[in-house]
Amino acid sequence: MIKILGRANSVNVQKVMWCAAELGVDVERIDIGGAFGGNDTDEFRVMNPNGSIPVLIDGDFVLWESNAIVRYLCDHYGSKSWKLRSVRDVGLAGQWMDWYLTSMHPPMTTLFWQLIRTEARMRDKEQINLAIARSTELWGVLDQHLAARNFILGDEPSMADIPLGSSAYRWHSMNFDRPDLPNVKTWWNRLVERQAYSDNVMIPIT
Ligand SMILES: N[C@@H](CCC(=O)N[C@@H](CS)C(=O)NCC(=O)O)C(=O)O
Repeated sequence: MIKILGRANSVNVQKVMWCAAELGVDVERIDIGGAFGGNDTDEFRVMNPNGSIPVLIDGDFVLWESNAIVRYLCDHYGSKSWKLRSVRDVGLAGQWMDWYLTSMHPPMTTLFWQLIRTEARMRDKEQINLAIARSTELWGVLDQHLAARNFILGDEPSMADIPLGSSAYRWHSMNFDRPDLPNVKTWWNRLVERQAYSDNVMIPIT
């Protein structure tokens, strides 16, 4: 059985677990990282020299980087819209997945650390406001894209929805004044209805 090393409250682990659940792939998740530790041992660093989670173990194959793991799972185990068949869809999925990592993840990480991991009296309002402004701009780009689509690549969910969809739970659940982005909200509500999403992503943000 495939093993995923990583604690359940990591957004990067959630991507992978949500993806595996959508594909119907049986996964054993092992609590590693954060308070559980275990990601700074020699044994772990042989698998991932970065000491970060998630790590996938599929037989004798080891893979780190959550987006790479999502792609591997979909390519290897996916069917229907989860397995991309057109070169253009592969390109577009890569575009949105990379955009999430390089553009959206940084301000969303600032919001998470400031609003969830930092005591109220220690929070940096300027950092928070800058992160809200930047992520609003980016979610706005996705909002326009979703005006004409149910999911990021079209009518059906795909790997392209996984990174942004995982982050969308935090965007809609953390405590701050959110702008109204109706298409992002409608898309997110479609994700919320999916058992695989609610089981693996919609857990307390800690
Ligand atoms: N780009 C990497 C980032 C991995 C990463 O930074 N993971 C965090 C958790 S979200 C981590 O390992 N933190 C240390 C820990 O949990 O102990 C990925 O997407 O997999």
